[in-house]
Amino acid sequence: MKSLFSLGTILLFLFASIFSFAQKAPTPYGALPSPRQLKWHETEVYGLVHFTPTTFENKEWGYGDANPAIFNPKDFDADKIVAAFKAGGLKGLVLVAKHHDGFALWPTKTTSYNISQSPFRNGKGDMVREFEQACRKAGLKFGVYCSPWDRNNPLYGSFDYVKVYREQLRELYTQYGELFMSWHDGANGGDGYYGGARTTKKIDRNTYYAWDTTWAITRKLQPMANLFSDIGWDVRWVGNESGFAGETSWATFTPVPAKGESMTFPGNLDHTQNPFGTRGGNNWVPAECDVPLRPGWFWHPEQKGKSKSAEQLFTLYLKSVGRGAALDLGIAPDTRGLLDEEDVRSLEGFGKLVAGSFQNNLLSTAQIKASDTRGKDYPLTYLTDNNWNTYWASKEEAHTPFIEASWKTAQTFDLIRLREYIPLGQRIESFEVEAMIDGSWKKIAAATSIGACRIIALDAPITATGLRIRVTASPVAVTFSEMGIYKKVNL
Ligand code: FUL
Ligand code: CA
Repeated sequence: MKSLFSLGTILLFLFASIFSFAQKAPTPYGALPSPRQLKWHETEVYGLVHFTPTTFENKEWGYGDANPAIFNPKDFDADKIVAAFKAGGLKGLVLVAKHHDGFALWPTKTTSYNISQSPFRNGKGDMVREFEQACRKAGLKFGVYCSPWDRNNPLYGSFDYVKVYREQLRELYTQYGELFMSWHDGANGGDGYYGGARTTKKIDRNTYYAWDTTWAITRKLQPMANLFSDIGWDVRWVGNESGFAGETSWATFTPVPAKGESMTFPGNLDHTQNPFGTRGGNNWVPAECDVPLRPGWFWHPEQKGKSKSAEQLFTLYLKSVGRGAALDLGIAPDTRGLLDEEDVRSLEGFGKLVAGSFQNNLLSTAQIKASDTRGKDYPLTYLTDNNWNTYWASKEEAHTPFIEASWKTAQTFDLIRLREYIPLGQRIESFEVEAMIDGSWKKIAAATSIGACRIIALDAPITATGLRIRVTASPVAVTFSEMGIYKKVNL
């Protein structure tokens, strides 16, 4: 009997499989995000809480000599603070567990200058725990900021202090569950109380903290914690404290040493590239835009009425999250241990603006077509399924494809949001947006980097029967995990 699997049948079968089986996924391009960074990208907006004896001294930088007795927030309620975060749409909270003044908000074994010396909860309190628990209950991620500079500790400047600092991190990393961030600021003003010495201590920022050894502890004990610092690592400082990234902001980054320095890590860096990142950079290190809601990072009575409005926050959102970065809002409790009412109002309004504006994706009622769909495993329906893990991709040779939406009746919109499928890298170099207005295509916007998110905010709403996103440059085939067209709401 003739074999069922003759050479001819096998060849036929092979051909058939090539054409009917799954299209191969695009090859990853350039530096790629780690699983912990992918989770961080989903967070988008979170808050940074400053609350220590420095609040009660009405200062921005405590000298390290405040009497712990002044730390007595009688109405402190972590649940209420976290509820305001939630209303603002913030998805995480980073608590300054120790600021430059050296006062630890948890009963640490590493220094007596901690919350147990204060009247808070009769010396039995643990504010890190209270914030952490409130976050877990409300479904927010939790992270910590433990200042390396410590103006209270007499050991500061010696290697013994570095050991203390590492031990503080170890306590924070092992007692409060999974952390999404470990935030490390770069400040060192020199002078401080230092156990009564009241002197100036200079350290060599390149070598003193031995960050590679210190951050190995983070990796071991909190593998999902994103390391933030001015020199980057998982997340880079955006280079300003005003809350916005460069109009072009690549998630990839190659640090540049400061003038006269040779090292990029650890090292003194030239921060001028931080807002923009580096196209084709060596590492995936997206930007975080940190900015206080009020003028200061700490609460000050004289700053009443200076809280950023919901609309101002929305503008910052467009210039941070809308440029592939994150927005980290400084939120500071007052001496009662609660948020100022105007802060609560701003956050609530901001939450409504973001949730309301991005609620109704006009693409979901559009007819959508594309110039170069890769195959049936990368369908256009993946653009609007609200799932970052599914994506549309272009054919291998198509580096400048377009996607076109059309509606039977004209639609009015002013926001366009695009997301690349970043597990395969930041691929697109530039794109244009065209709209069908009064029967002809008109170019309405052009931009560069996309990455995890790019929001184009038009100066004024337009009314159109079609919209086209045209990639104008990419070295490789492109991907989009989500696409949306919206109309901003007003409060
Ligand atoms: C800076 C600090 O010096 C400020 O006090 C504040 O904590 C800010 C978020 O980081 O480096
Ligand atoms: Ca999707």
